[in-house]
Amino acid sequence: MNVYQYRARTTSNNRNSGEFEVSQKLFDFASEPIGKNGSDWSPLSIILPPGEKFVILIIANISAVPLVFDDFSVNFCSGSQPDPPPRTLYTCDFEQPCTDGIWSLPNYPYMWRRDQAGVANSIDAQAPADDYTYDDSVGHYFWLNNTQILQKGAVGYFHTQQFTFTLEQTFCLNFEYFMFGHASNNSQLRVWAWTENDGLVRGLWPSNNSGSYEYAANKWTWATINLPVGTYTLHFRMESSDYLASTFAVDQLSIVSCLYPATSFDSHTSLLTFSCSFDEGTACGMQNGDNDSSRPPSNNFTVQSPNTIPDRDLLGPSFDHTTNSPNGSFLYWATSSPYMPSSHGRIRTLIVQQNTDMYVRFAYYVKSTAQSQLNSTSLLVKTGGCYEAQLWLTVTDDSHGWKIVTIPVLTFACGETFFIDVSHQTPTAVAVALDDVQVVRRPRSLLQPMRRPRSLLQPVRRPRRLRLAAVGRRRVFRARRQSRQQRSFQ
Ligand SMILES: [Ca+2]
Ligand SMILES: [Ca+2]
Repeated sequence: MNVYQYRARTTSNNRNSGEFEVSQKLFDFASEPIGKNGSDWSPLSIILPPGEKFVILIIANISAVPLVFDDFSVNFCSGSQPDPPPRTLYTCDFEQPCTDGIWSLPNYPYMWRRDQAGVANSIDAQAPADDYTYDDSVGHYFWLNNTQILQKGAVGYFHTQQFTFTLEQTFCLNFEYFMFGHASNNSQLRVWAWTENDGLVRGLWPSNNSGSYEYAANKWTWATINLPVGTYTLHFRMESSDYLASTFAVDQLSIVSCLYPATSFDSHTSLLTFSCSFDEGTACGMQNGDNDSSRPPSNNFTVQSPNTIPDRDLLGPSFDHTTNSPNGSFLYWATSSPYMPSSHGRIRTLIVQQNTDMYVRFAYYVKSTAQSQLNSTSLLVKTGGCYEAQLWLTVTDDSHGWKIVTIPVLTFACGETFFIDVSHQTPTAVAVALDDVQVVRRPRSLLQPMRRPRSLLQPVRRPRRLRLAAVGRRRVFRARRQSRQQRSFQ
């Protein structure tokens, strides 16, 4: 017989392969035999690890003799006290607005909202009828209502205030979540850490290594995250991967000290949006080529200003796009003598957590000594990461000054790298400049909400049996609450 401690769900799983991650074996019958003579009861005490939430799992192998349990209990050990008492850094059960610490990010297609469970359930019949805190319909939770606006690849964020976690004490983020909707696993809930000083986000939950994480559906279940050392805000992001609705409610969020060892972030970083004018003299993290390209660029992009480029009078540009003056910088790519019959370059952004309502926007400038009818210079925008696609292409040898292009991204919510490729196919001089590169959200006024199919718009009325059960439950909770209040006054 073995006894295991199972931690909250942190890996891709299903019931057959283990709903919980094994954290620790607490007792091994083989190494500590008990009651082997089969003639008497053997007391067994196991000291449980403090400070975390877990499931106790007892696995008994089939044996020739019966194994009988009695008097199972979990209690404080004789003479011991919880040590040290957990320190609560932040808590929100959503019974109060928690407006001092939690906000839904504006300008995204989806917005999180705080509602009584009964109210949320009347808006979306599949939303939990009871909150987690009080297990009743008058309790509150935070949920994302996308019943009227459904977009594949759309997202909604809420974020917390900023916290600082040090090596001295480890803290864990605990929260309860409830996934519901017409089709499970068409939406994902993720938790990110966002640091203000560099604008980078880092994934906290589910684990970067878990691949396609499988969420528990249609029930309240919990998540525990060992928070790495650093100063950051917590961003909760709900994303739709299809047109079928499924979404999340969150309740009982807390940041409490825990006994895990201190950890630091891994190297996976990304951005929520990207924007660079190059006027600070840097490329804002944009890099030439690929990470592991077998065909490196023949010429690299560099940050230049009108005053530093070699052929300003012949090719230009003579003005920066951002400032519309000779002061300012942009990305610059050019061929140089001796001219090759074919030249190419590639510049890429950092990974951006794109979603449906975003676009790529930049200013470009092309000027070549090639005959304009040859159309020997092409500019191409493509993506690489969670999906690969060509988003935009233009072919020209003279753009006649700066031009602005705005390109919608495809309908995915995921981390993506954006490449801008240049190719020049004649042995001539050419200058290509890029400025004000952005991967940002579209203004709300340009969003076109997609209405749900008619069949999904019909309000779903709960069966009479469930309505009566809910009424009965409300009466029971009301009676219990009144009883508690009366006792507290005695
Ligand atoms: Ca609650
Ligand atoms: Ca500029």
